[in-house]
Amino acid sequence: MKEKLASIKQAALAALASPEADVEELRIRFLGKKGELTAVLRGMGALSAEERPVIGQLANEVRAEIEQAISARMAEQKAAAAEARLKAERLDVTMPGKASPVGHIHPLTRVQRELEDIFIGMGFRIVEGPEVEYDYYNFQALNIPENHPARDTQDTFYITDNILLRSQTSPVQVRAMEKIQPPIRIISPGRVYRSDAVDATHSPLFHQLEGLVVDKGITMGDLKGMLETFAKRLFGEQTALRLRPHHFPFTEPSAEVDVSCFVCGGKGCRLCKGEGWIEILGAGMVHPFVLSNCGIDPEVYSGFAFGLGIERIVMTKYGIDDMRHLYENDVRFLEQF
Ligand code: 2U9
Repeated sequence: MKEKLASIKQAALAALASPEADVEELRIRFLGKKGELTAVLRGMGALSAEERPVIGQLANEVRAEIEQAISARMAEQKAAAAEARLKAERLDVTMPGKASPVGHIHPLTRVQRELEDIFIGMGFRIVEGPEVEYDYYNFQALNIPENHPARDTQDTFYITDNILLRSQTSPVQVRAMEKIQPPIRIISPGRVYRSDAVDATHSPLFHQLEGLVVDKGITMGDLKGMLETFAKRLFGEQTALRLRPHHFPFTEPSAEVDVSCFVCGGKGCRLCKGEGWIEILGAGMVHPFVLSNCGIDPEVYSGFAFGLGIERIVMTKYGIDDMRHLYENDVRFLEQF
């Protein structure tokens, strides 16, 4: 029996020393109820009265030694597992962080703000108004009565017979003139609507910025001088201005306004389609009917007004050939600005 105990001890210690030792399995195998050591103890009944205490003591010593080896091995394995986990979870706080993508201002908003800054620098104030308007403010007050042909080119979306989505930001200025007496120096940027099919240069929703100056003695010369300053600030000092006669119902006289091409300087290139000039806005002297419709005496006061499409400015400035890019929100396009 002594030999049996010695061999159990040796086998247990050897098995526990193995790097892959499954400690719990070995505990059951050697010390469990059906284990090898228990089997030996069960056989002690057959021993003589002298042998029994000797073997008993030896068996206890073997059990104690195996138990100690088991707890030592368990502690070792626990420490190794903790070490491995620490290694796997180690954080290098000096590593550069993961950058979150940050958006930026849409090119339409950026240009609108740039335009606003230029006009604020020239003493204009920004005014805003409703996008849902009365027919009166959008058309009639602006010298566009029912059945006027301008109702076709500015066809819009009707909510009722006399309530519509504004087709221009001019109603904002009509409302301003009703409220305040001259001197008036305002711009009105914002969304406008037209019943147009979508293509490379049309959209049922686009953005305008209009301006209005009313005071005593305002002339076409003031308009041209102000627009020249504006064009130079937007496109550069070398920019020249050209006014071509035109017709708008709300201004008289009226003009379409071109700037010299900022790419070729006027020689003719792809951007200006060989013209040397690029049309950027319309303008004119406020029609006397419009002034009196708004409660301002045209015998005392005169004024000029202008209007531009913000999309057109963005497209010209950045060489964009299709307006739809501005609305589709494809980040591959938007990231370029
Ligand atoms: C009032 C009186 C007159 C605003 C004006 C234009 C000329 C013009 C177009 C530019 C491109 C519209 O977006 S567009 O298609 N606008 O050419 N707008 S004068 O005249 C006004 C405004 C308000 C009370």
